[in-house]
Amino acid sequence: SQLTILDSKRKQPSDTVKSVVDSKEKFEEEFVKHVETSLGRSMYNCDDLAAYQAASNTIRDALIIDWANTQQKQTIQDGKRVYYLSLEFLMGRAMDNALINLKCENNTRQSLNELGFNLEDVLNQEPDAALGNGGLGRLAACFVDSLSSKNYSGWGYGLNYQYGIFEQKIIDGYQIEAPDYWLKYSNPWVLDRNEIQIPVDFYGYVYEEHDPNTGKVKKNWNGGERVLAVASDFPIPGYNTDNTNNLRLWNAKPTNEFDFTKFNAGDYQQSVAAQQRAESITSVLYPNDNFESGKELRLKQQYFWVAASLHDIVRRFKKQHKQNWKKFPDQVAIQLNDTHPTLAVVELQRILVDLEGLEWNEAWSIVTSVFAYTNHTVMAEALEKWPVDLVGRLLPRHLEIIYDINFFFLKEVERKFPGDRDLIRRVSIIDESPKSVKMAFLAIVGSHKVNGVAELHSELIKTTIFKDFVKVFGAEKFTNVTNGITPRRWLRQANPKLAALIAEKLNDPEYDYLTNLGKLKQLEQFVDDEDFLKQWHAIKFDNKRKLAALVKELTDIDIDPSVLFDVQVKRIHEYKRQQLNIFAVIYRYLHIKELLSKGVTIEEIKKNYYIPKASIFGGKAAPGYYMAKTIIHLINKVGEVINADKEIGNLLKVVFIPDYNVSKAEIICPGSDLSNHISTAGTEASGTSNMKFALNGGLIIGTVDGANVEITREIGEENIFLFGNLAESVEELRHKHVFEGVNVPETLQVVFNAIEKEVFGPADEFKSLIDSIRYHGDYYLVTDDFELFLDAHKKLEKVYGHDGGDATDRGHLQEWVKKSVWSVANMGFFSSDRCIDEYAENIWNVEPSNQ
Ligand code: Z2T
Repeated sequence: SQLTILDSKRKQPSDTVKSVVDSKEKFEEEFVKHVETSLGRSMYNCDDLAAYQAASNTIRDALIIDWANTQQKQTIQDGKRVYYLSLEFLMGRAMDNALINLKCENNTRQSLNELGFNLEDVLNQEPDAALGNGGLGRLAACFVDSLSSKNYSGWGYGLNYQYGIFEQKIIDGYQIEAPDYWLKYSNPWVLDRNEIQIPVDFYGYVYEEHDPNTGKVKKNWNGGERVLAVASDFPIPGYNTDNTNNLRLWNAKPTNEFDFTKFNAGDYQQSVAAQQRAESITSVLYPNDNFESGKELRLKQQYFWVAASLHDIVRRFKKQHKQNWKKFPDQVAIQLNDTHPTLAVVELQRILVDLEGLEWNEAWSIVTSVFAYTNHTVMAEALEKWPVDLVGRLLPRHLEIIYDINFFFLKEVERKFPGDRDLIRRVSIIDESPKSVKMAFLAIVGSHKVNGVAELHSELIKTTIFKDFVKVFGAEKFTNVTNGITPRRWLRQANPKLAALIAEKLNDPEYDYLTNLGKLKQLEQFVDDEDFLKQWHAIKFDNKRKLAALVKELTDIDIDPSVLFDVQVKRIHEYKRQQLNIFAVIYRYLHIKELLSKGVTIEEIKKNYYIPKASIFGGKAAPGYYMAKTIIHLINKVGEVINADKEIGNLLKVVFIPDYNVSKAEIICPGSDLSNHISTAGTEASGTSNMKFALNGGLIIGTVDGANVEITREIGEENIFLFGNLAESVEELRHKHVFEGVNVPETLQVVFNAIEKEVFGPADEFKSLIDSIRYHGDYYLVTDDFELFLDAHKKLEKVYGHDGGDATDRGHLQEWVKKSVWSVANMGFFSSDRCIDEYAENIWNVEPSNQ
């Protein structure tokens, strides 16, 4: 067959390079070669950074062989491919992950040792690939890992930002943003494909042309500005398989086409400068999570990426199937990660109608069978709405097509619901004032399936923001795929000792459970095994020590690993309610001080009131989000006061870890006892860090929101600390706040008083936080949930134990540790492998390729 011919032709080089993962000798040979040639250095002058570069080049070579073989196989098999379009891929570090997925960590560790290096130090040289904001971007990264690991033929398409999410510095308690120029040492994990260049046009005008053959009028678009999309390919290795998919990230580059009029007018410098500006399209990731700022450059990024990706997909299809467009939906499934890539719907319709000459209806039925759309939020400020003027100027032909799509869609609605003018107004893709394109509506109309990311969220979108579309299209178009996380990174990589203990207990020396996470269930048989619980706890304690060391390194604050580590790390947002958490910390502090002033001893407080704990926060605020930045400031100022209070000692510490990112999350998640997922009910679509913490044996304090609901169902409600008002009450409570006033409970009033008495510095600084509750309707229901939150803490502290004894002895932690084991045993459902299987079966209609 074609395959064997290809195989025999290329056996030699591939075997040699791939063997670096199996043979230490070969690895060392390649490593030295890279130091001396790729890096132009000598082994005598090779520091950890150079070692990282040489090691990653060595491993990258091996990956590329797998990757090339995979692409060849997939091309020959010619099955349906999945394309995951995401404006964000929050990948984190690649090297450790590659070692794990290729199963060559031990060899590499030993080789590096023999060469005089320590693997951990070398791994720590790698900058995070932080091409995302938070959950949405990290989800995309977990999905490409699962696509490869489960042997799907699935590519990611995104942008190769020169600057990832900013680096957060904390100065005087304030967030300061510094640029993240992550490519300063070049990126060994991408293959720059300078030969793959796709022209992308903007602006210009539409003109009509008479086709003499058909006698019809044809629309054409003449772009006014052209940039090139050049590909950088990230090989994505699967776990325990050779299947290595591609993540293709586009770079914007100038074309060589010069404006000769300017050139002749002596405007050479200006002309070059204008060309250079092309690169700004992919220079920076917009740093907003759950918020759309509506900037022109952002829309340019979206079209640039969508146009390049679609031309690439269409070119690949035509190479195999010419213009047999009927086959297109059998070969291609495109998933829209939120509405950011929605212009792809319009672009494909334009390609099919304007460039390929298909009839509108035929083209539209192809388009809608190819696309599916994932919604990630119900929050109004995050839903994209592009001004019609802007779209028309930047993409004149696309705006016409959007109007046509809307026209045909509304006609269909009118046919189904004659005379329902209000329905037609409500579902129109075009909003009348201000005139704008509602991207979520366009995505729904252009897709065959729409999904939410957790059960509660998927139900909510059907009854709120997309209610009318359920009426129009029927409920079957709307479905749920609960989010998941990859256990390779979030268990095996982040928590190697726990992963090893699990492998031992499951009698699974090859760690096959990492691609079959339901096997964790078998851990249940050990919940009464004393030795096992001891081991389990010792590992958690060790991870807490590592986290304490990280905290010390970054903040110089000492936290005692034997106290309860109470963690909230995620983007800072009012709806995620870090303010609720810090207010409760303040309350605790004030109460402890009051008790001390009344002569109650520290020992008595530990026994009867509060166990020792460290409250650990982390997360970035969008640079323009004043309230979020104020919350960060408050946390830091509260920390300064409490941590310096000699009377309090280790009874309470407050830490803000600067620059929370994926690689820090890999240390933080395994080191937490308790993590906070306390969003106002109905606002957090899913959450995925809840899964990361629970999979690492941490317990959760949370609201009945997002995936917390399903986590509770899986692990049992006795193993999670739920509190707070339910989503169904939120609307009524908000209404009450506005019309009957906000009732600040006494406990919270005490906190506000202290802030206003300037216990934590100038009160002005925090005024907005208090005002939003007192005077602006307490939209996020802090007052309604505050005391319920305090109660939940009382309950969980009882379980953690009040004796304040040495936590290295897990005797008093018996109950807690059992809950931890019980949780992990039941987290199998939250593997991103399960998500990908669900998408494959229910949305994409694809099967894994046989390896
Ligand atoms: C984001 O991270 C999320 C939703 C967004 O809506 C945008 C961004 Cl950048 C437009 C998050 C959700 O807030 C979170 O609940 C969810 O788990 C995550 O996406 C992945 O679905």
